[in-house]
Amino acid sequence: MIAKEIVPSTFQSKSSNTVGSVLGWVSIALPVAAITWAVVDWGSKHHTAPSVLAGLGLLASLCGLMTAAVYKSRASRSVIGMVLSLTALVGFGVHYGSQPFDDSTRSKTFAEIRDFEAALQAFQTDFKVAYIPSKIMLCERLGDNGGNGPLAADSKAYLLSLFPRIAEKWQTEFIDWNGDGKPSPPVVLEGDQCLVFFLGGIPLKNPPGCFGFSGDGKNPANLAMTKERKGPFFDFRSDRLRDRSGNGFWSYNDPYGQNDPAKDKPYAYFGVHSNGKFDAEDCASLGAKPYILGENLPRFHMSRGFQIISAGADRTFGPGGLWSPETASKIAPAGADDQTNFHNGLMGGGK
Ligand SMILES: [Ca+2]
Ligand SMILES: [Ca+2]
Repeated sequence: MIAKEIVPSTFQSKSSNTVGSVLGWVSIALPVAAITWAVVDWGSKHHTAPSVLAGLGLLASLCGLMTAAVYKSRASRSVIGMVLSLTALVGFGVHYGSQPFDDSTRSKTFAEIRDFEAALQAFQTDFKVAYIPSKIMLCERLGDNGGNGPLAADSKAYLLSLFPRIAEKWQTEFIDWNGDGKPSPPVVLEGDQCLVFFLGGIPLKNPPGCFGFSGDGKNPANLAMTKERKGPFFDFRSDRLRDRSGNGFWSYNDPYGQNDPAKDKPYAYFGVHSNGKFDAEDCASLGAKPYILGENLPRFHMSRGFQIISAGADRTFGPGGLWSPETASKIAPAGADDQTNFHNGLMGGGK
């Protein structure tokens, strides 16, 4: 820095020195105020007002430096102010970048969960069924079903309750549940896939989409007959449909996805089975579990007979199990930002 002592007195001016000094102090005070403000209000994502303050601090430091250069006066305060302002702005930027989701994403997720609730209700009304299961075996040829075990039997009975007229074609030909135009091996859909299959209908590829179920009562997978289709009951966005297990059926990523198949999570869905009970393993390969009210009383949190769970901004599902609004703050960290259809805030107690 230019020491005051070595500057010829002819270049000195009292007023310019005062201006430079004031600018120097202002350039320090503004970023200090900005950082203090941001620390007090650290939960805020944007730090808009503190960023403006720090920006003004940067401006003041630049003016201070120019004043010092022109009048060959001291610039040390302006330099300190510049360093502080830049540090504050970089800090705010990093904080902003580390929290890519804001309240609007959270609100959007809650809104979608409510839309799912309405869609599930509309499906039940339209098909005159009392529940939508979260695990189903889809056999394109009825002979593949075998009828062995409760899942095979329940799946056959449920599909026939939706489509009572398919039996003949199902038996003699095939019902193209996955929409690929040819008979395919049986698949078992988990909860997240059931949610999209029942509400979306036959999956479409290129681009990803959902056809609904055909108006052809004998063949709900008849893509050529588009009249009197049932569904889709939910407006699935193509860019969030994902075939996570490679079986040709979609899951639906929540709005927190960042186009990263390894980390993005679809909505988990738990619905009752024919016995009126949940199965905690219905989203096993997704890593999601439903929530229950009591250990000895294995009652699940019920809202119209199903649970929809978003893994939240961290894209990791909470542990499921015992939960109540009173114990929300004790949930494992992964579950704190999860969103569900049976609690109006985050599962960790936040809004
Ligand atoms: Ca097929
Ligand atoms: Ca989470």
